[in-house]
Amino acid sequence: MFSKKSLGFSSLVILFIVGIFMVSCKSGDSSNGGNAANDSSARTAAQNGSLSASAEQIAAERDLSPQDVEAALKTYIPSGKHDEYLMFSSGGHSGQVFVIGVPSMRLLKVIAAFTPEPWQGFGFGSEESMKVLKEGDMESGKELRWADTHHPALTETDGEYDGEFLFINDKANARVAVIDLRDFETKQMIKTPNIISDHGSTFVTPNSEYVIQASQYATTLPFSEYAGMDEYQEKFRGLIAFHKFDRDKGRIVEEGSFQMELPPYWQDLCDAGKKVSEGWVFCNSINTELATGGIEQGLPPFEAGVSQRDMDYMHVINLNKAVEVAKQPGKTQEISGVKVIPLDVAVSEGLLYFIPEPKSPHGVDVTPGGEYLVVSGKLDTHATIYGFDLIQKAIKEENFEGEDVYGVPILKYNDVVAAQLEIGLGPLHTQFDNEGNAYTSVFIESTLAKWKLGPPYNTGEDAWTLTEKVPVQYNIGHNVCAEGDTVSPDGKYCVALNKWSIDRFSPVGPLLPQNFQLIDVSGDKMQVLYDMPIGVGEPHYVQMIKADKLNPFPVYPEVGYNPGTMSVNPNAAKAGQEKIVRSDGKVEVWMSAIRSHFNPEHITVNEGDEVILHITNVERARDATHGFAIEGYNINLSLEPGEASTVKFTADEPGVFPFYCSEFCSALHLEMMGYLLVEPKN
Ligand code: K7E
Ligand code: CUA
Repeated sequence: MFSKKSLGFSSLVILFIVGIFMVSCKSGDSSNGGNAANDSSARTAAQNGSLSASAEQIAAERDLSPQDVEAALKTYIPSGKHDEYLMFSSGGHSGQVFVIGVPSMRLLKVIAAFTPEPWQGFGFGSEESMKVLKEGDMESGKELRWADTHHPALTETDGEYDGEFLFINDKANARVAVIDLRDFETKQMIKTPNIISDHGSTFVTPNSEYVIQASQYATTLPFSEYAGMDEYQEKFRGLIAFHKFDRDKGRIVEEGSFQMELPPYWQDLCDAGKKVSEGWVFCNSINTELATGGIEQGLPPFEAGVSQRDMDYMHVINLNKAVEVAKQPGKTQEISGVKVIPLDVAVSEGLLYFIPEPKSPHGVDVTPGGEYLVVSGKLDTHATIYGFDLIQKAIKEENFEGEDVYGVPILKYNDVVAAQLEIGLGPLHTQFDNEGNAYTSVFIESTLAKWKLGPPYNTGEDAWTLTEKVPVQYNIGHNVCAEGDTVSPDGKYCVALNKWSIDRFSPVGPLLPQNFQLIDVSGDKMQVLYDMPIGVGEPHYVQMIKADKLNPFPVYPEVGYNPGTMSVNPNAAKAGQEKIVRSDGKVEVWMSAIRSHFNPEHITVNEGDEVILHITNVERARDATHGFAIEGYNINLSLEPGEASTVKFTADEPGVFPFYCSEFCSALHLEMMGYLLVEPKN
């Protein structure tokens, strides 16, 4: 037997390799899409002893430490096997959502959420996608074609991710996108009326009845009304929107949706209560100072004005009661066609309370059982932990320290704080595991801090203790742990979502990628396993879901499927019934696509004609996607197997325009083309 001390590098490598094989033999291959041929050849190599020797040589040549080798073995996924978890990451400025496998940290997909994306044919002509993009435009029709996505939210059932839908917000324009995880496509975009900025969004209630969206930078209400900065206290307001989600329809619906007026503090992040705190919603805020900036006039800049006070306010909202109040006649005001509970009604009905929270709070995270709210201050060194039972008691006893300038009752800080824990410089966001631990990102320090929650998770001396910190590179914003914000977190993995990468990757000019760092939290010590550059925008929040909870379509269930309605389009082109129908100034085409041709291949129209193409990919084979691009017309569709799509355009460019399949689908893919012939007017 090896003693721990004498365990050399080579034996460590061998042990890991042997260990990995034992694990893969034991666990079987069913969940991983196994590859028996690979396994047996690898086992043979291991038995021969050749692999360990060469592995050791490779490690030596590449200057890898035993820790490096260990990390590599923990993240490597052989070809054909699948990751255990998937992360849904906000895409930041890209306006999209990234899907990333864990532990491999491989990028699997960029889901087009708010921004036109040509590969998926999102926003390049298909009626289904153009309709969704238009929904997200300003009411005037002004097009919004970028977004700053921050917080994805998977739908939940009883507080567990169910893998059905995903929501994501756009901080830049106060929008919400709804993504259906049957085909990973965006089905709906909401330009939320009345607000133009958000941040505390998106968060869902434990059964996804509501999608929560709080405004960030206060504006007039609605924002389209003009007021000067000197009218801030009087005319500016914050707002929280509760979007009702209809799971059967897969859409946010008007019926049941409502908003609540809030003071013009900058509501920051929210979280929905769960288990014991289900039915309540908690939102941080900053700028309870009501600072209005104006550095150019010699006034204190926002930076200073917003950070003057020692305390800001956590908003405690009784959502269940608010739902009832919103139904009562006379209790709401209609603004921009939406029911809004006015601030005075929110106060008089007992829907809104404040709790002082220290020093520019950022994250608010509800523990798995819903007993505590963990708040961290950007300018504080502590995590402040509030007890939901203490909050309830204080509300019941009307034990207030006073009210703010808008009349909202403020609970006494000391009455509702359950614990405070020194974490480090600049703590932000907290996630949880299955062993009563919390993981808080510490921005200024660039660490991930692990600490023990109090009762019922840990008792006695263990409760509320900081146990470990691991350095990360650098400036960690959010962190995510496996199912770490649900009622039953998994532990195992956390990922540090670092804002800066500085020296971690090959230099690529002055704009650097962010750095996602995978951390193994299953052992006694946290271990950083892998650095993944994100060079497509700055992600904020991420959720990590067990991969087997997702059940997407391998191909669309039937030929002629319209992803916009998630049903067969009766007007879809059918194989054998392709046709071109002409009427005055209009040419309508029913076209099929199959390896390796379109039918029809010649479309002759007159300049100025309205052209409508209904194209169906009649394939049933997995991965047999065809593109449809018309050169010079800014049109590109992605037609996945079974998908039917429609594109409408005016033939305003005369001449000869090849159209072609823009996915390399087959050996004769280059031949999969046709001609659009546009005869000039004269
Ligand atoms: Cu970047 Cu949640 Cu918008 Cu913190 S947020 S980091
Ligand atoms: Cu179809 Cu290429």
